[in-house]
Amino acid sequence: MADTEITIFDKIVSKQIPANIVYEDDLCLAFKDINPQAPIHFVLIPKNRDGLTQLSKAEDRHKNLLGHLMVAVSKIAAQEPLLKDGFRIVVNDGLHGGQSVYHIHIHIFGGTQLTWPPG
Ligand code: DGP
Repeated sequence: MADTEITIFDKIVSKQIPANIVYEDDLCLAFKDINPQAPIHFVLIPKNRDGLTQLSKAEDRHKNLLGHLMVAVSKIAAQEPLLKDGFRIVVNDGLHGGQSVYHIHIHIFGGTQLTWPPG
């Protein structure tokens, strides 16, 4: 897809589509996944993906944004009691990664003992 195409996540950022938001700052937003795969399943997105439809498009200029997202994961985990014993993050990339929304995002799973390896 074109990296400027409006995604469902852009519509969540612009509040055209409602979402159960659990964290927000100037650069990113996290909300409950519509189809949760664990007791806690959040999706963390940059508000402006800056061409980052998927992780494999990352360039040097994205380092600050990607670092910001990782620190946001830590803040989100700290505010959610069900994540106190740990959690998992997943970034699906492309067809084989099972990516369905081409607006980079980090899945945050927890609230139960997760198994390994994932499918
Ligand atoms: P992925 O397969 O990695 O591209 O994950 C996209 C996730 O986004 C998927 O787990 C379902 C979630 N999702 C898609 N559309 C919506 C929506 O409109 N609202 C919410 N809350 N989640 C959505």
